[in-house]
Amino acid sequence: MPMDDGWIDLRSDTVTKPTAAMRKAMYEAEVGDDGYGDDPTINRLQEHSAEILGEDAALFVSSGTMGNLISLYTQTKRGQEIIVEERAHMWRSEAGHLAAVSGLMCQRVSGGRLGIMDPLDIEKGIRVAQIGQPRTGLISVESTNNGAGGTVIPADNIREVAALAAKHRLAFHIDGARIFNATVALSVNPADYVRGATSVMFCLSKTLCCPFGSLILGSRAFIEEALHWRIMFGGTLRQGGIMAAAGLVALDCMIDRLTEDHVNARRLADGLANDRLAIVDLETVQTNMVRADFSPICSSGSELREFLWNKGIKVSMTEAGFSRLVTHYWISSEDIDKTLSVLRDFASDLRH
Ligand code: TLP
Repeated sequence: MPMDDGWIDLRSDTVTKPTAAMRKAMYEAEVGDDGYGDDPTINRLQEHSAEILGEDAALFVSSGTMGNLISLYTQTKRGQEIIVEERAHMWRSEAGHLAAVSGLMCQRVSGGRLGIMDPLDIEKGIRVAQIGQPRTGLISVESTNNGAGGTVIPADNIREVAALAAKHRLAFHIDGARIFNATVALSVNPADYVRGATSVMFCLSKTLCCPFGSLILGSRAFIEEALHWRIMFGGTLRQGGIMAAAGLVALDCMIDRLTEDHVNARRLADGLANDRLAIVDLETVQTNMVRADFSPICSSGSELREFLWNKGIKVSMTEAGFSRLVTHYWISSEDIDKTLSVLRDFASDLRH
């Protein structure tokens, strides 16, 4: 579906605006004071999310960052170390809450080109009993792995990491900002996929098109504790049912269609590679992202970026010509073809 403002916006799936069905549901939402547990729409969203992911309970929070923060704060102690993949969003972005708020250090494990950590490497990194050394408190896996290009962490790998965490009595968090892109790409049941994690976070406000919100999920005891910290972090939602209503529409209507975004990302990646418009590692194009190096057709990333913006195509780009292009509900296959054609024009101007 083309964006209502006419732009082709490939910067992220966070740019997605709510659909007409979401806006209608938001307008009509039944609300109450969530501080008293009285918002029926939030309660329904939490229950339905927990059902889909096979968890005991869920908590609605404002963002992925808040979801990760509360999940980690609830399950770790200050001075502990957590193990993450080397490009983990929590480590690269999120304004350093791991250190600033939870007092955590990160041990980063390479997941290679596809961003999949080998459980043997994780196990080598676990520190529990040596005098004077920090202790590992938690392992986190990000699926899809944003920094690796939206790659999917295989279900077997998740199972192995869960077993490892259980063996060492560690918490196991899944940063599933785009968990449904992973489960749709793998054709697996989301509840089977996350089994063994002690906490899961997923976002409504990215690939699922909602204007707001993420959920954290886990055991009832974990969610009760997380609720306490959500209050402390100023995250009580009051009549947030207006936002939760969009989430319920998303869970019902926006998951299965993610395949379309994956097909569009593949169409874009193949077009870029076949026409030698960019260097793309095609094996990493597994969901709705394409990491493209445009240096073969441009010596200045800002020049190409400006050219695209002037043609109605929003992208982010480094000066060296590197870009992450993200497909989503508001990007059609025609938008992909237009983007490729504009890039071909840019490249042919350059070649003549
Ligand atoms: N990702 C965003 C931001 O970097 C702005 C993006 O455009 O990809 N985990 C993962 C894996 C994420 O990709 C993100 C955001 C978050 C957590 C944080 O979510 P928000 O932005 O809702 O706090």
